[in-house]
Amino acid sequence: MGYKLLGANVSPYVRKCRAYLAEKGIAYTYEAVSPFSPPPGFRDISPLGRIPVLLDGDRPIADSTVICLYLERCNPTPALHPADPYLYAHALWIEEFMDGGMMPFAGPLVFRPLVLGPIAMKQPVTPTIKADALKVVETSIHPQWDYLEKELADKLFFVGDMLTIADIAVASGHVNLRHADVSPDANRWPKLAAFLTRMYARPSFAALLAEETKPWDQREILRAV
Ligand SMILES: N[C@@H](CCC(=O)N[C@@H](CS)C(=O)NCC(=O)O)C(=O)O
Repeated sequence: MGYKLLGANVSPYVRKCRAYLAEKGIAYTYEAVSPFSPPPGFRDISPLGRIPVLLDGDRPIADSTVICLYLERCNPTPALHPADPYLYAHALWIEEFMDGGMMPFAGPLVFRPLVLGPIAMKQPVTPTIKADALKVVETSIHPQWDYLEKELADKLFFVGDMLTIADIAVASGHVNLRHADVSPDANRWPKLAAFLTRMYARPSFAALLAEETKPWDQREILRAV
């Protein structure tokens, strides 16, 4: 029966799973599901009402972190979780830093008012809304970029010398910020900026970005506010 992923492109957690599937070379079908107007019975497979959900045949798995760990266990090569126990834990930590640390600011306080609001909720971006969102970027996300810059140091990848879930999670979360015209300045965070450029150029992310360019990419509109 194969894998089916349920979710919406706008979600960093769905994007993380799709990039993970692509990097593993795993075939899957994708079904658009909004958590705000879910199909009947959605809570039976996603008890918290959230996306993504992976169906392995008729067996549901909720939560992007759990989904990626499940995929890793079922499809061990190419490995996207390190074998070394400490590096494994560190990769999961970087993933959590993004999902539980940056996204609670980047999602509801930046992406939602600057991108989701005007496109999906008929809430235009005013100068005040934009200034409030940029304040969140400065006070909450800039220190997180400092941390990521230091963590990356002179490496190509966040953990060890291979692509891992850590890199996928960092890139996936930043796509939402990028849609809102928010990206780390290469003068201040050169390593992180170069890392994101490399990640977005990988076929996994390039394909997702191409799918998302419209309607989620608001950069031109935002520059005019
Ligand atoms: N920890 C979850 C978070 C998933 C999540 O919060 N998804 C959002 C969309 S980006 C959602 O479904 N929100 C609807 C809700 O919480 O009611 C994961 O990693 O999958």
